[in-house]
Amino acid sequence: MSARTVPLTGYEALSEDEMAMRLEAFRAHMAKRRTIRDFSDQVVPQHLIETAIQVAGTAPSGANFQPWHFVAISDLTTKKAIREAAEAEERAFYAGRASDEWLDALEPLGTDDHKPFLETAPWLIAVFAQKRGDHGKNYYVTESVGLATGMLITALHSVGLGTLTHTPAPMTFLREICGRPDTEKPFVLLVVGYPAEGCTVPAHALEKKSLDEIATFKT
Ligand code: IYR
Repeated sequence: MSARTVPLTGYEALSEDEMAMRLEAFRAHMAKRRTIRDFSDQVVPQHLIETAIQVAGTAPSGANFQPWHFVAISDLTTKKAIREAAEAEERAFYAGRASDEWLDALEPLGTDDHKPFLETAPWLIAVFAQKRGDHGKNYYVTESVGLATGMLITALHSVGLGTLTHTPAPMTFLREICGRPDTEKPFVLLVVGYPAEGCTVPAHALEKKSLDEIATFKT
């Protein structure tokens, strides 16, 4: 296929003041995002999840092959099956599969092998990474799916929905429960919903590295 281009449309130039104002507002909004583990069972309408997934689908990807698939689950029977399988893996993880160093790192989070939120939260979104597509091999799959997932989390946060990026390891059971082909690898299980009344978050989650710590400017 030879290169085929069309004019860039929809580009909106802003003044520097407007850019600074919007970025600061966006920064302040994003700084309020917390990973939560106490979910309310309050229903979230499907159309909101659909639009958020469409946002994720706008992410950049290797050769624009869009190597992702999202399985959105609200059905209680499927959520129960996922909880059961995830908790079985987590029991093995916390009872010895994880190194002491890893368990020490998790200590401040207070996590354990109980995952009631997998049943309580109104939506689970299983994100799958497609190693191959109809055209053959996909490129930069992990990077692409990571970008799409970040945008999904951002979209959900933008409307006040809480998320937990849950990664029971191994996650192969998800492929089976979700009926996905073996060319796909479970990437993350995103738990989505409203925070429960009295929801708490780990205190250290409030500490984000400063700009100096995360960036270097060579000017
Ligand atoms: N998957 C386990 C353990 C876990 C690992 C990391 I790294 C975390 O940031 C949080 C949890 C669990 O979900 O409990």
